[in-house]
Amino acid sequence: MKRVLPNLLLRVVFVAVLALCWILLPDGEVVSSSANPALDPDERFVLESGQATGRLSFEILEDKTGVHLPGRLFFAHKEPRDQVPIVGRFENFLVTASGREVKTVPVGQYDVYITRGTEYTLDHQEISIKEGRLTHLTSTLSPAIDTSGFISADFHLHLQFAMRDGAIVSAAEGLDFLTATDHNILKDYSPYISELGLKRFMTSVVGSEIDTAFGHFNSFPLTDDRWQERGYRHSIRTPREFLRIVKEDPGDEIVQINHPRFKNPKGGYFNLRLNRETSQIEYPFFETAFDQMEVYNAITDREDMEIPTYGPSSQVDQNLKDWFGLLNQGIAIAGVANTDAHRYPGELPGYPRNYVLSDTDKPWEVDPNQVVDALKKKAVTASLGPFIRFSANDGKPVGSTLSSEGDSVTLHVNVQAAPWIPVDRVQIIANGEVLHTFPVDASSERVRFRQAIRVQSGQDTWYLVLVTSERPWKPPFTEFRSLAFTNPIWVDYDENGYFDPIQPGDPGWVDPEEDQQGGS
Ligand SMILES: [Ca+2]
Ligand SMILES: [Ca+2]
Ligand SMILES: [Zn+2]
Ligand SMILES: [Zn+2]
Repeated sequence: MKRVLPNLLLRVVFVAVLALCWILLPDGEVVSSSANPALDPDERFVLESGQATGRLSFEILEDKTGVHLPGRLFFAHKEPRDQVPIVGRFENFLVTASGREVKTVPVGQYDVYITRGTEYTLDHQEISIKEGRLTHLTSTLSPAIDTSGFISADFHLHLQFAMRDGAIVSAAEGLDFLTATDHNILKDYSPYISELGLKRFMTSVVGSEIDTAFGHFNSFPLTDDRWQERGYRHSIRTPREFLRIVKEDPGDEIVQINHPRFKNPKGGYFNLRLNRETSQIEYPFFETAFDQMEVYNAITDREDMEIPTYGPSSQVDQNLKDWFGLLNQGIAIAGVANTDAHRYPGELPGYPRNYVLSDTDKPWEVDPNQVVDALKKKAVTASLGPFIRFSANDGKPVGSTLSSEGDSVTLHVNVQAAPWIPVDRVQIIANGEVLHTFPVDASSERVRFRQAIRVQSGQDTWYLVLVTSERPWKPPFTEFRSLAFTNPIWVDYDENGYFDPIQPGDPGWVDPEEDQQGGS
């Protein structure tokens, strides 16, 4: 014991001196190439390219608090523009958990875009890296929108690379809640979140994407690790049997329909089972007890698979139509938007993300069971860019069912977006039809749209909000268009105590087994 303390002191002093050396080096001062590639996961990729290098010391700070933020730096060459620089293991991206690092970067002139997801401002800086010299970059980001009362979550994340990196990139993109859903396995990111000092920024839950003979389904939280054997999964004959088995897992869990119209019919639950035009159920074993469905999946819902674009598309229109059709039949499945991100930086966690109603805004206090409860209540909105607050009368939140009490109902809609994200249109949907369309003027104000809308109807009606942009986001996000939507608020106008859908669900099919036995 006696020797430990002096040793520890010596180490602390040594590290402190090292740190001081970095701090005291002014801009452009010559530095020795002392970095140890074994310790830096990015440096090997830079050195392998054989280019001359310099050093970059960067910091990302939150403006008001001065806290170092997890974030991402996107590098583009000033010239030639089309040549993608390699600055580390994620090509032209550097990601940081600590918010301050020193990196080896190829010599050159760069545009650097510093971000922390769609809730924060975007910072653009021009830097010059000179051979053997140190360049400093200090970036200040500020929260651009107020999401208090909600936490952000992406409910479809594979992140098929080192789990430590999975935690870093999710934090760098500003997710509060990391939902691990890789194919048929369970991944637990919590040890990495702790080790990286990310607990104040993010919490995580263990889940999985389970592929069956009738589609892909995410579920979380999961503890039963029973899904790896394909033969077992595909021996489950019906969606009902599947739901029963998934729900054997201890506690409550969410079961989500992924990319309901996948290009491969086996991967999409609605393919061959839900009529594209009429939303009629065309499959005798169709099960409606799923909690939520992907109305937008950033990978499968691209207009053009070759040239990735994100946001509104003909596939999203079909998904909205399917979802509205189910809601009109009284099948109340929540709509969500996820990324399905497998690799980085080609696929970005958190673009889109969901906002779940929460008692706490502190990620370390978020209880996955509370997230599950909120999702079961459909108290969730989806966001590729804009953030929508939607409530009725005196603050009934998204997902609520309320009685009109013989009067009109007031819908409160508030749409916010960061300055680099456009909003062009806000629509109110009622029982699947467009009730109001509000064009929104170009602006970089925090609040783009705020209105109290009085509605009334002679029949029970569900309302939701859909927000889009025609205009692309600012560089480097020019392939993005805004897409955000809420879940419904259901209004019981005839005051019989519950919501009556306009097309009460009667799938109208005949059980084939009974039919074979000569049933009428
Ligand atoms: Ca269960
Ligand atoms: Ca009613
Ligand atoms: Zn899938
Ligand atoms: Zn997936």
